[in-house]
Amino acid sequence: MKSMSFYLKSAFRPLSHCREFVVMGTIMKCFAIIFSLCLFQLSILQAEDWPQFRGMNASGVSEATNPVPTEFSFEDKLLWKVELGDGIGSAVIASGRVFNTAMTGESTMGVFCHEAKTGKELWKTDVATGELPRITPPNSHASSTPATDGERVYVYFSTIGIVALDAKTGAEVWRHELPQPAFLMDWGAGWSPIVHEGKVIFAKDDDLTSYVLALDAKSGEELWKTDRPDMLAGYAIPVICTAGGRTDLVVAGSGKLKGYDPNTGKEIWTCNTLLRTVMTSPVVKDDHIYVAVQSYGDKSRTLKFALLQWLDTNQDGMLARDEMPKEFYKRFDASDKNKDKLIDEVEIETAFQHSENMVGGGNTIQAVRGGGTGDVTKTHLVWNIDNKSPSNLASPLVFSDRVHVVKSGGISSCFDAKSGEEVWGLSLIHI
Ligand SMILES: [Ca+2]
Ligand SMILES: [Ca+2]
Repeated sequence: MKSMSFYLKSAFRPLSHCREFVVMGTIMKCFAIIFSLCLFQLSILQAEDWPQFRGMNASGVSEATNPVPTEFSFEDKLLWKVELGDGIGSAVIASGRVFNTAMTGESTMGVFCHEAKTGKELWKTDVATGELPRITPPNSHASSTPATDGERVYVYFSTIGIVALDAKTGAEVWRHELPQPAFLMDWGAGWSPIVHEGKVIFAKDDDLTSYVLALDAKSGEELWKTDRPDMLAGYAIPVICTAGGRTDLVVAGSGKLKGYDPNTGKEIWTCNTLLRTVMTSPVVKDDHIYVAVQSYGDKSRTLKFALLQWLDTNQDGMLARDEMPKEFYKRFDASDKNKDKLIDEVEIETAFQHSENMVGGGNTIQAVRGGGTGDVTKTHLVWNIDNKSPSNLASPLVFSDRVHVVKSGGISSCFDAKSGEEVWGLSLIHI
């Protein structure tokens, strides 16, 4: 289980699972402060790079061929440690250099480069963030994991957009400004860019203006941008899937797993089998895409109560227009079906959703075959497991034809990747 440490560190899911997130966040902040390589033996430092969130193609699996550690200890396995600051992004590695982000001041994000072997700081660049938006603890403003192609390091920050730094010097090469995200419940940003064939690709689903875009990695110039108007806030990282001789960019979001042409941004297919709020990332193995999601909107975790808890200032059980952030007035009006200037307990069940993408919550673990065209819901869903999975799922791990899922606290399940059959049910990982 060589990749499990990455898997656990990368299981970032903001807010709705506060208690679990505190546990995971504690682990991750610990790793952000005491940098993550500290637990690894020297052998991994010569292995393949770890260039983005959850490593190569967000798989959570190391491609290292050298032996990697299977025992972890802060007492006798610690190689080096450095203090960074508040942050929950993961480290990335390229050419023996380790890149991290952390808040280094009230309105300053630091991007760090350390030598992987020694922990020596090679450079540190502070980026001014300006005034910061409200976010829900324990999310951090430094929530994004950088991506790198070895030449540059690409970092997203919610008040700026995407900034590219020279990997050798830390000098800013370009920045591509983006509007700040909007959230109904102040969840805060948690998206990370990827690099694919000379493009920096970034998917951002918030509650107002969701999109996926591609920038030229050298110049920061926008190559394409595709709106995702039927999405609500979600945190999946884009993944690449090659199937049937075609390579697609796959993005998970509200109710839908979608495939795009990575060269043009054109939507190629949609599989309408997901849930309302997607906080995890898909994983690709061969030509299959695996997704594990738990979402608000089921019977025990209705969105109604979450919205009311967050927004119903006068506690009358309904949402009034002036209880909304202003940017949501238009969505509010669309949700107020009887035009009485209130969203009542019936209207709230579907409030703020896109009229053509009303989708509920629950639990699902599923496999979707890539390579399709158009609506593949009935043709490419290979297997789908409802309501049998551990709650508060992290992103899955697919290894040796098995799909592993885990929730914080170490409750794990394992399924056969081809059939979806359970290999083992809810079990506690002893770590
Ligand atoms: Ca109210
Ligand atoms: Ca109404």
